[in-house]
Amino acid sequence: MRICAVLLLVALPLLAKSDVVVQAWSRATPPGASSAAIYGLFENNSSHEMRVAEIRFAGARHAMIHRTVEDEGMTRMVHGEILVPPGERYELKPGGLHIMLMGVSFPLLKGCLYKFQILWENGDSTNHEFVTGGYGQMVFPADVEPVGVQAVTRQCP
Ligand SMILES: [Cu+2]
Repeated sequence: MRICAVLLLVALPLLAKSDVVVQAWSRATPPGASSAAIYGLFENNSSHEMRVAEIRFAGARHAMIHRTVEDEGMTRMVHGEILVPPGERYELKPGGLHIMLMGVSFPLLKGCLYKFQILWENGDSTNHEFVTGGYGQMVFPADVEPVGVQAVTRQCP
C-alpha cells in the first residue's frame, strides 16, 4: 500500500505534463545576439482549453508571445496568444506565431536542449525543453532526438 502511494506521487506530475505536449525548438543565435524565438507544436490532450499566461526561460530577461504580421509589404511583430482548444494542435513557426526571448544572456548553441516553463491561465505550470537547430532552421530539427521522449543526448548551459 505504501509503495502504491509513492508511485502515485511520482506519477502525478507526469500525468499533468502529458495534458499538453510541446515539441519546441529554436535557432542557434549568432554571438552577441540579444533575442531569440521559440517555435514548435503544442498538442492539447486535455478536455479543456489551454491558454498560455506566461513563459519563463532563465536565460532571457523576459519572454513574450508574438505574431508576425505583414502590413503594406512590411513585416512587423505584434502581441499574440497561444490558445489550444481541447484535443487540438497549435503550431508556432517562423513567419507566424512565436515566443520571443528578449535579453538573452548567452548564445543558443545548435543541438542543445534548454529548459523553460509555461504558466497556464488555469494556474498550472509545466516544464519543457526546446532544442536548437541551425541559424536558418525553418522546421523542427529532426536530426536531434525528439524532446521529452528520448533521453537527453546533449544538455547545454
Ligand atoms: Cu517576435
